[in-house]
Amino acid sequence: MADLFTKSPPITIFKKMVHKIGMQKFKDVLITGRKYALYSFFLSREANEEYAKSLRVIVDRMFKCLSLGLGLEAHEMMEAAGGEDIVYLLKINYYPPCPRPDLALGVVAHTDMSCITLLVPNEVQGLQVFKDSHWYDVNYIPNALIVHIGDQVEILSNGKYKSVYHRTTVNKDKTRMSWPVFLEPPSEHEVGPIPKLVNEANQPKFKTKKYKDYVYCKLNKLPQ
Ligand SMILES: O=C(O)CCC(=O)C(=O)O
Repeated sequence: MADLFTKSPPITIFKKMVHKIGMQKFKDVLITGRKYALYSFFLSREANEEYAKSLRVIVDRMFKCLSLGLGLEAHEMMEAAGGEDIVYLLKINYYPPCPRPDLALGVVAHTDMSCITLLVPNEVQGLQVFKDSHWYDVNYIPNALIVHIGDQVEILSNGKYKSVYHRTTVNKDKTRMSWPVFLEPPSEHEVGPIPKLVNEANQPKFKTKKYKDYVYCKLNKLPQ
């Protein structure tokens, strides 16, 4: 299973894209001081499409693994998440140096609303995940993708897979950047526990609802 992910070259392609476009151009268009939510309109359509094409190979394999891990047919998890209509949403995070990193966070603790998130960071440490009452640093590994399980996979699996609670810290001297791609169901698509995973002994732990309604409740801190 391990070599499943090593043959695809999305990071190489992404680095080439950044090289081609130029790091300075990234910096010029980024709003210095904003730490959250800058979408990638300034990447060329061509580069975006090339990156998405490479990611798609990994995404297909990931969904297959997640399906098989639950005893489902290989195609079932992806189909339940929206199939070919799954949305690839690229966001760019820019965390400038912060004089008091002890008093600030880059991104507050949260789980992603997506099904899966595939993230490429630069080499500056910052991402942390919460497990067993502790925050753990996610070490930077060159050419590795970071994969988050998001809320929708937790729902589809009826809680068998847990969405990862994470946050980012900031650095006193260095700028950190990250490029997450959120894989989301189409907004009108209904997401709930996959029926095969639910029975008398395993009652549904989540409501079935349109993804857009899930997002509305989460963003407005309403009960789901
Ligand atoms: O910058 C990171 O490593 C994580 C960013 C993140 O959690 C987010 O954009 O939702």
